[in-house]
Amino acid sequence: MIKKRIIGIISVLSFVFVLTGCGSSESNSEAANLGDELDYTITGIEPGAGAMGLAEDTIAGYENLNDWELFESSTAGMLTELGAAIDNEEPIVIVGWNPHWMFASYDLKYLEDPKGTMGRDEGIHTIVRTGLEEDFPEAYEVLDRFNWEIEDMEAVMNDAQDMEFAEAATKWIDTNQDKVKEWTEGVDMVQGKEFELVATPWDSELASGEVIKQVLEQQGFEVTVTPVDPAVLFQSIAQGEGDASVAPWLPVTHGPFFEQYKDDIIDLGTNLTGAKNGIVVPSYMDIDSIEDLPAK
Ligand code: PBE
Repeated sequence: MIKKRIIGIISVLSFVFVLTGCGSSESNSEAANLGDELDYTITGIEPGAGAMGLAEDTIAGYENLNDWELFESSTAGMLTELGAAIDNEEPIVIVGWNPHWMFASYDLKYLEDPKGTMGRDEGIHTIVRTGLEEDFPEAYEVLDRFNWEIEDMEAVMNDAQDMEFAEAATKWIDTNQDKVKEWTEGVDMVQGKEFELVATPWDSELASGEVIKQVLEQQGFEVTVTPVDPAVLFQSIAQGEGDASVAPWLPVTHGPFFEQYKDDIIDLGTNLTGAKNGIVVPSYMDIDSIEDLPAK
């Protein structure tokens, strides 16, 4: 009887051991599976994006990611991959940011970034070429006053999903005359002076670029807005080819370009606060931190 009980206890114990053993090897293999499913790859965007530099710093800065790859693509390509993964409830790790409609369209989360390699809260700045204040004081004044909220930018970006950015910007300007007045009240009109705005090719900056273009046009300027890579943007303002930009993300995202050209650029400060970059995953993924991504 006693013998039987001891054997019983032993078999219960060994059953428990088998279970726990199973448990841990299962979570190891789950992690390996997740890594395999992700191909140990972060799905990135345009190689010239500031956020891609931060993603490279992240791969280098987190030991678990040292053997991971950063896939260079385009924002449209990344969004296609994201949509496809979500349709199939598959895991995916992307370079993401706010403001962008991806967070409104999909249930996503930023992975915690204890090392801060993806930056923290970013400001979007207005920069101008040296000499602009003397040459175009009216434009300088409007640009110096220009500032708006994330919600404003998002309104233009959302409308631009169904119409041209120009039309979305006109709509925003028409419905936000109070804000536009704050930027333009008392500023002298000009006639036909040509003005070169430089932007970047992302929706957020196509939105702000088009709004400020139309506001300056209302003041009498003839404005062109040219979207380029961040590196080219800073270079063109520093060399005086472009007059101004409302597109730079600082201090981190475009920090290296700013550092390179800061002596030849005038920074008029933030026109929007609360922008952010990060490593982003669908909310159904069972991880919370960059440190939870499995090492290869
Ligand atoms: N972004 C959006 C850009 C700036 C705006 C975060 C993708 C970048 O340079 O990374």
